[in-house]
Amino acid sequence: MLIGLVGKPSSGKSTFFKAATLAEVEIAPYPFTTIKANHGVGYVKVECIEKEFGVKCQPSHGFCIKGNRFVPVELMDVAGLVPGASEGKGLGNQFLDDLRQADVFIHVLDTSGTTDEEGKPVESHDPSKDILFLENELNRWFYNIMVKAWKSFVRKVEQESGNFAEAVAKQFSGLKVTENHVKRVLSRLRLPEKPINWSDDHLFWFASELRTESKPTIIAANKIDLEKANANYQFLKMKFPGLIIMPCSADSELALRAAAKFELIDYIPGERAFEIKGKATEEQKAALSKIKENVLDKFQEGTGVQEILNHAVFNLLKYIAIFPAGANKLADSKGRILPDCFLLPPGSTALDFAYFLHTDFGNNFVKAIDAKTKKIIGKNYELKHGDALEIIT
Ligand SMILES: Nc1nc2c(ncn2[C@@H]2O[C@H](COP(=O)(O)OP(=O)(O)OP(=O)(O)O)[C@@H](O)[C@H]2O)c(=O)[nH]1
Ligand SMILES: [Mg+2]
Repeated sequence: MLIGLVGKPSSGKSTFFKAATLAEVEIAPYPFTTIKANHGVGYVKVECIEKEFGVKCQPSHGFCIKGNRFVPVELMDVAGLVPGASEGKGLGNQFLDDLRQADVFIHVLDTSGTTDEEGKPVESHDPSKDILFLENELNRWFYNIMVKAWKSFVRKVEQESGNFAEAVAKQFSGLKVTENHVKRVLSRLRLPEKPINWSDDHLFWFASELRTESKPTIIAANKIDLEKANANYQFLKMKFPGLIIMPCSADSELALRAAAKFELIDYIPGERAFEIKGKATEEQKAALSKIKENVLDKFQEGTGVQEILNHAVFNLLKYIAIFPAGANKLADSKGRILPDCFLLPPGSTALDFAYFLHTDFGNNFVKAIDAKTKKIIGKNYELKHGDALEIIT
């Protein structure tokens, strides 16, 4: 699963990326600081099942703080998008191609209104314009890719009288479009029955909806710590009731995670409180209490970074977290307790999980055992978030 960070220049994409991954990336108050895409590992927060078993887990990937398991997810931070990007403006559209393999987008928006559409500093800018132009550029990017192959593609489908949804998913698999995405879009839109009869407008409509469907988006209303940001955020929620918009201060999250790394504070990402330790200087303490006052005390989402990552994975993509666990033994061959937690797509079955672990487990699947209840589970059992399973081959 890949989460793509998108947005105009200087909106705070790299700051969000750095806060989530603590990778060393460039951050600066001028447009196009990022040119080449940054790849890194962030984490979603899951309630660890260690409590249910009365043990302390030892994650081999990610980490666990006080029963909060942080499970790795892949993140990508790309160059800023400006109006006209899909036609080659700004850094052009080639970097858009980095985003083809994303499953979900986080649109990092500068809610403070202190940068214009190209990311240059200004007194006052309406962030709702950025939502509109970004959606439009992303839709145009999809359309441009699809239109190139469209005529010959629909002719071929017509001749072979094949399954249209399946054919679209195959033809545009590079965009991570699935048959289900296509089916859902077709049932929503009233398009002429035969794709060969679609007009250019029909195709644009279809491409746009397919983009929305295959790359669902959450808007991170970033820089919420700045003066006009909260008023703008409230306005955006009213103006776009159908969009998911969450307040965010990537800069505050970065400061908190960095402070935690240097042991100045105890902080669990996503929480609204932290504890200052002895080491922090007076200056550091003042900066930290400003974050508490301006952000944590004001918004129930905390700095928003963790909430937004979790929302993208568990609410938009509806993924579930599954723990491999022996029915009688929670440790792996190296003695590590509950070392793994994996994220699986919705609707995954016990057999899917077996294949996910190893092809041999899938091929030789006999049964699974629920490590919590010790009950036997068949291959078609649909997994639930937080399940702990042993696969018997
Ligand atoms: N006050 C405040 N400033 C922020 C926040 N997030 C980012 N910034 C600042 O915004 C500026 C741009 O941040 P970047 O993370 O480099 O922005 P970007 O979107 O990656 O920009 P490009 O790579 O140029 O597209 C920097 O000066 C950051 O410190 C935030 O939450 N609050
Ligand atoms: Mg950047």
